[in-house]
Amino acid sequence: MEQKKTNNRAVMAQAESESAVLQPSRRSFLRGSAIAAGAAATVGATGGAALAAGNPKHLPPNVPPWSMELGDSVTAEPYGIPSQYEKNVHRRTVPWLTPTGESSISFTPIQDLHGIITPNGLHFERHHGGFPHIPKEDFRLIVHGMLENERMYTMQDIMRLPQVSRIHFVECPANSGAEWRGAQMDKLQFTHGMVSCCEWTGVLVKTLMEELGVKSGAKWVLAEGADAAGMSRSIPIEKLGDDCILAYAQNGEMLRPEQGYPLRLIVPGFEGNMNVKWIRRLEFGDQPWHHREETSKYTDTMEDGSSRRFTWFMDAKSVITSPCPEYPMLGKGYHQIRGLAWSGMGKIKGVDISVDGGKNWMPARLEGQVLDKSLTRFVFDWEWNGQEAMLQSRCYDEKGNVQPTIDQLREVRGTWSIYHNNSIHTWLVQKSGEVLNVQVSGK
Ligand SMILES: Nc1nc2c(c(=O)[nH]1)N[C@H]1C(S)=C(S)[C@@H](COP(=O)(O)O)O[C@H]1N2
Ligand SMILES: [Mo]
Repeated sequence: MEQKKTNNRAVMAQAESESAVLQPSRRSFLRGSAIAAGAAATVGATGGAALAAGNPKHLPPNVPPWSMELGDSVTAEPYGIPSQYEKNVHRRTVPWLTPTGESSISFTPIQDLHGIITPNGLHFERHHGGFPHIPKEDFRLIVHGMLENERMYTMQDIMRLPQVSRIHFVECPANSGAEWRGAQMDKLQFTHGMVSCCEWTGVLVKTLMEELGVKSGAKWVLAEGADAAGMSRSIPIEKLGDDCILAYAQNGEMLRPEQGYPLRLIVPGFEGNMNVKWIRRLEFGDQPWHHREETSKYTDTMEDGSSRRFTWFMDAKSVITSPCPEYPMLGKGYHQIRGLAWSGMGKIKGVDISVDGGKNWMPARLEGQVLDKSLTRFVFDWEWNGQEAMLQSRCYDEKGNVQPTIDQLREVRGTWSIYHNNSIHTWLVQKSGEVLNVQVSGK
């Protein structure tokens, strides 16, 4: 077995940043690492020694000022914001992914999150043509094609219909895409930050289908966005009529503009790209449309040059979120290993942990709610002996899908892929406690 760390960074740019330069220059790479290093310094200052030391004036037996003075009345902000001491918890972009200066991908700081819900201001973003600001009253959804009745809906029409709320993850298939050919990203936020999980509220598409009557022979539905990209995908009708949601709310409030306000499609467990934001049209037909996002993009080139197409399901995947490069080990002794697991095929059934790079495995415990096509939290009690360790998590779902090693994945899919990398991830814990992104490969 050999640890690999390469610096071949071209892959994900090709996949997710169509408008951008495909081969990042040496310079933009350096700029990227400088920014990443800056972020690490901030994390260290608030998360490590400085935090334990505190301000002597504020510590017992002294009485800190906040115990002696009347505090603020209600918050000055009518819409509350996080503590000023948590400013470091925010989405980040990778400059070399979109070197034009206009970022089109921002990553969720999953290293800073707890439980399974992604707060609305931290949901990752992916925009193919920027994001529009659409007044609710000017919004229309057209539903047409192979239906008994065609109809144009206002937001009021949509919100009058029976409501459902479901917790589901959304993951861009390019998440971890840069890791296909070797360990490349130096932070958890960038190796796995294109997945988020919210409670989505809206109306099941099934409800509209029942209202309008689907003609026999209809097999596919085109979902199209109202953004400048007019992003569109063909979706099999069985999936759309099953658990897909036209969602107007996330985590209890109306969608954020960057998440598709006022209405988006949620296609539970299917690749992020199909969760069309700012949705303006659903067309029912008898065959797929073969649009750009399902031909030239969101397909995987196999070793023999052929294309794997309509790769909808997000496979069983997991990652350790503590420790991680952003939050290194604080010394020998007890450490609770924590992480997230998810599968687009159902519920997570279990997660195993290895501390020796995949030689031995021990079961982790699932903590909190275990839901269908949702992020699931796992924990594992660990006594660290202060020696080098290689931490891995491997999940399996209720349908029997097991997260593969990167070697197993490459064996089936070759090395040209960018999308759908659900391989087991490795963190190398050094004696210093520092955590590095490495790849364990027998090849
Ligand atoms: N209309 C429209 N829908 C879209 C996109 C887009 O650019 N336009 N991006 C897609 C992609 S590639 C992904 S991964 C998800 C990301 O959703 P998020 O930005 O809410 O995280 O939205 C999808 N839906
Ligand atoms: Mo995406």
